[in-house]
Amino acid sequence: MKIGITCYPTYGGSGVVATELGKALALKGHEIHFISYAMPSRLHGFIENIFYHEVEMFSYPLFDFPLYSLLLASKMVEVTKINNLELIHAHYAIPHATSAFMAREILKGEKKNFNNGLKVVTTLHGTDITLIGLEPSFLPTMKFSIEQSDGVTAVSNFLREKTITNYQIKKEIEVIPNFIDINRFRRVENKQTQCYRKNFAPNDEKILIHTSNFRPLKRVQDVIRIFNEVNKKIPTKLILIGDGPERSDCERLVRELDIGKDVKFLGKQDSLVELLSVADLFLMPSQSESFGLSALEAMSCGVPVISSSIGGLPELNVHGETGYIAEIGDLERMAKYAIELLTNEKKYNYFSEQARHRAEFFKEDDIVPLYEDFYRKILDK
Ligand code: GMT
Repeated sequence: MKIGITCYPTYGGSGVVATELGKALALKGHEIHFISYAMPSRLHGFIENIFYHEVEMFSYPLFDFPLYSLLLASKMVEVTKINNLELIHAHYAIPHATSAFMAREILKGEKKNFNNGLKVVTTLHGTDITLIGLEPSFLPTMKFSIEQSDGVTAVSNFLREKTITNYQIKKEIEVIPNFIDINRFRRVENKQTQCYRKNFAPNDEKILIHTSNFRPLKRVQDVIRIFNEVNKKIPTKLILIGDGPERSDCERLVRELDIGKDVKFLGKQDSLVELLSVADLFLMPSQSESFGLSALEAMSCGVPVISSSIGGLPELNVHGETGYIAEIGDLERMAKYAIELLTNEKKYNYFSEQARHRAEFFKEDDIVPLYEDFYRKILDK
């Protein structure tokens, strides 16, 4: 198949899923064209069957605001015509599904009807739906773009239900969960991990870890407060990976609590597997999480997860097996669970094995074919 993929290229779950999907499809012989305003962060170097098309921004004195949606639609039309694309897979409804809809309609008017018409598949990742809570004026456009897509997928049952019930979307939505390359994301022991361990936990302290984009909904300050409680009982260190709007407040909180010597802010990092491999527990106290890809990455490396019970997290993190879940903001309980796991080796080893085992349910080799089947179904319509 010849597929166009549009996603947000920055660090973030939806872009990671889109990029890893494109790479896996390319390996299977499909021709993949990424269309975005920047190279997706996990797409490095030359990969056979993968092409990247940059949407060039255009400024003109009359246009006070960037016209990305229109430029993206035009780029989608151009790439479809030149490469004979059959389908555009838009990750995120706003504005990607809207631009893809526009591209499809523009192409309908062309003399040469491309492959029986370009099809549009939209994957909802959650934050596109959450956005409507923040900015309700997007609602009509979001609803229209989803309903006009030829096929729609959501990354969890929770998100599917929420989309249908909260926004009265009249469209079949298929659930295709996030996935993980379990061969790459596995616990490793090498010079790099030895060096990390020595640096982060010189006295063999336990290591808690959190990775996110530090947006308010990630509640990174809760991560720090949970850590602070655990650290009072057992010697522990906290590694925070990622960057974003809450980082400065988090650094301030660490200073206020006077735990600077035990907390490391590493910013954005590439060697995630090695970092997760030295961790003992992953903390995800989010306020909203449609799936929780970073928790899946940790679990695949055998790291049990303490998370909130929100959104799609209970579909991933099995309470009492792969980790624990608690109400949003119940920091006392989350700290108690962490202490329980870190002080009971037998239990910890069981949870670590179960975390890895659960991650295997979401292995790339099983989930990517679900997308391929979905594309075929849409193309045969
Ligand atoms: O979590 C983020 O802030 C990034 C966000 C995104 O839109 O890129 O991630 C969303 O999509 C991921 C991939 O499907 C999911 O695993 C995340 O749970 C989801 N984030 C939220 O729902 C907050």
